[in-house]
Amino acid sequence: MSVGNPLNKSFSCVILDLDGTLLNTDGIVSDVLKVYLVNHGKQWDGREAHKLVGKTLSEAAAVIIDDYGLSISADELLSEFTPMLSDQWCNIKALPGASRLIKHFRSENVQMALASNSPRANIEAKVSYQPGWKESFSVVIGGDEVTAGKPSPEIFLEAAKKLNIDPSKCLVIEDSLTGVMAAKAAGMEVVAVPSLPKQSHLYSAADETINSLLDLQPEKWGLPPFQDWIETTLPIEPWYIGGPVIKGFGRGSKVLGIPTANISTKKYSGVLSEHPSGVYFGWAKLSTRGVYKMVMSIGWNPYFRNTEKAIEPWLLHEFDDDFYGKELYLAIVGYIRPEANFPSLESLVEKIHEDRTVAEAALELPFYAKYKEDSYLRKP
Ligand code: ADP
Ligand code: RBF
Ligand code: MG
Repeated sequence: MSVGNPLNKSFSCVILDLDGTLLNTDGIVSDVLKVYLVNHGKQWDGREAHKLVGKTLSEAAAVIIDDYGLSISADELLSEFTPMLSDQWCNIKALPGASRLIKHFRSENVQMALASNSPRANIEAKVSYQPGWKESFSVVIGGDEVTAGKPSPEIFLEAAKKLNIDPSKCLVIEDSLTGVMAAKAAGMEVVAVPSLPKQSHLYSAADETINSLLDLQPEKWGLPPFQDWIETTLPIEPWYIGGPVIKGFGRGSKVLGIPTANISTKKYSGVLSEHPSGVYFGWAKLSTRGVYKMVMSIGWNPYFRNTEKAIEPWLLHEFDDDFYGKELYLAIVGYIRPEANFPSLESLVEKIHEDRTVAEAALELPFYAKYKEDSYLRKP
């Protein structure tokens, strides 16, 4: 995955935002909000989720009161809601690639700071549930330790000062637009990892926008590269999905010449939201027929602008007939790349064939081959 460092950048530290960048805090916020609204005789419809990202708690409270016509003040809402939320901090999950990134920079002695709009005590509480995180940050700055939070640059400037590193040498990683603005105003470079899908076009102020932390290439910034890529594949903690093969968009074979055995996303909305969209590979077991190599995309197929996240596995085997309705079990063991858009159908097809070659070769390596015997694929 090495792209080198064409612009000869030499960053010496990384400043990270916490909520939405390293932690999936939004998941907990919506779970708690659902309960809170039911207690107040309302029903959460999830449509507000995007309005809350990057807001302070009191700004978010104002949005909720307005949207649901609650007859209470923002302070009242917060005094009930905040304790419900802090009870759930132990259940916040690290975002994909967050622990890997922290472990990597720590072992390479790259200094890291946490810079968040949340009060410092809350940051420390949330971080305490993530093994190995606390001791990895040399500096932590909370919203209550500066006069103005993001989008003001103050939090980032304070972090740089405490790290004793010039702001121009600090690389920021942020999910929110507010945070990107703050980092730019601090004179820093910033990699955006938008926490909402299909929002990357809004992030033009960022120096780079990536789909998930799995796609960060530290060497572009003169920082030590990740060592865990195996050629152009990234091993992941295997995950498993399965179900009957359903009708897809009717274009795999017809338009692309690449059949994809779609399975229903209904049972898997949780699993799917936990994993970044992108191109993955692994092993596929098809009812009584056997276990086959498989390469798949998960996501919105930017070229076709799908509105729903789809699971599209291409079994790397020639079948004489189709197998709609048959049970398909997938063990997903490696990651190749984020989904992309393409200038033409031919270039999309060419890229998918390249993915196929990558997956076929990788699955021969003992490291990935061993999962062919996975107990999940022994189902009848
Ligand atoms: P749809 O849009 O309904 O998913 P596709 O054109 O993508 O249709 O074709 C997928 C179907 O083709 C699968 O559901 C399966 O029944 C059949 N099929 C045949 N060979 C393969 C293969 N190698 N990989 C995936 N599906 C295949
Ligand atoms: N669609 C995209 O729009 N962008 C992609 O980067 C992309 N990558 C894919 C990679 C693989 C291995 C496969 C099997 C499909 C990919 N597709 C991608 C999805 C393709 O658009 C989809 O299978 C067809 O639209 C059929 O519904
Ligand atoms: Mg299909």
